[in-house]
Amino acid sequence: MRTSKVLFFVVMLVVISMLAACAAPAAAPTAAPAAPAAQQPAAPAAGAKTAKDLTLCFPQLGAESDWRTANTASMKDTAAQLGIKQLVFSDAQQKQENQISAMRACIQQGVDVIALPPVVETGWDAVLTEAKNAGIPVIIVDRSVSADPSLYAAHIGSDMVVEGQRAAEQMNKLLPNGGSIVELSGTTGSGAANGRAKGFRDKLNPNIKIIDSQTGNFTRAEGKPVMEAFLKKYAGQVQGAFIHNDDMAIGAIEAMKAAGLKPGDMKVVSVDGTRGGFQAMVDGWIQSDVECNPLLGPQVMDLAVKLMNKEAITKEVLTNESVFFPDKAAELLPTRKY
Ligand code: GYE
Repeated sequence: MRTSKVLFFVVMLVVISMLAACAAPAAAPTAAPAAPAAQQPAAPAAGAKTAKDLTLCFPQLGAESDWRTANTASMKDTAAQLGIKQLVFSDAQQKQENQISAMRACIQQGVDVIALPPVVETGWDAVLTEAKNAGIPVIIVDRSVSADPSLYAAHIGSDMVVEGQRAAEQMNKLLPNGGSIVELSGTTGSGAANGRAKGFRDKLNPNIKIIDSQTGNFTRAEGKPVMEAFLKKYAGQVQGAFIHNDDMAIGAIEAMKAAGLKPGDMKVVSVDGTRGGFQAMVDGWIQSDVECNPLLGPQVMDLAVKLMNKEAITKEVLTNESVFFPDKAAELLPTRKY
């Protein structure tokens, strides 16, 4: 009797476990369809808007440099290639008030998205709030703003602090025994000038002293007199210059030539990597050029379309950049796009 009872339980156990095993695969098909569905590419939902529906406002900050010219061209070319509905372009001539009134006109017009390259970092809260209240997302392009990130949708551009750090690392190598240097800074109060100045000071060796710093407003025209004044004031005392962009460097080089300096007498580290900067490296005047990429059109428009469709986006998109040197300058010059 006992043996048969034990046998009965064993048989029951086997039957139960077999039933459970049969049930398991039965459950699988119900779960299965979920997997392929989750892997589907994020195809635009039916009725989603495309670039052809986009009216994009771009209150460009000015035309102060070759970088800026390339940035404007990238936005206009991308808009044309994608066939966007309208690019509302304006040139603020480096004046914040002009950018703000251009933005207000765009809000009034009811554009889909605003892409703002802010000339300076502060003073944007009011107009960003107006755009937000009107339901118009703002992409901050290129330079940064100090406004609360809740007031804008995203930022696409370079890490200016990293650029300054890269410049300092090069200056440290160029002046291994230390020395006195000058700084030609970009537009006062701009995210580009603030970030580059900060990053440079973060990494500069303590035996290198910045004996003077003046703005040249990112232009050739203003870079030249600033260097002229430095050369007069500190004749024979300056071993290097950190110059915040290639246009000011090109202006400064004219002043250096006029003062009788030879290429390399003053070690120059510049920023941007424009064709003009590359030519100055070929000619021996610039020892190192930190890259800053202006070709932001495709990324900005891609993001603008996503914002129009209320898709999830990345808030901070940083540009991938490096440093250029004279040894490869001649070879790379013909390949440069700006
Ligand atoms: O380096 C300079 C331009 O904001 C990154 O502005 C930009 C800077 C660039 O005028 O050439």
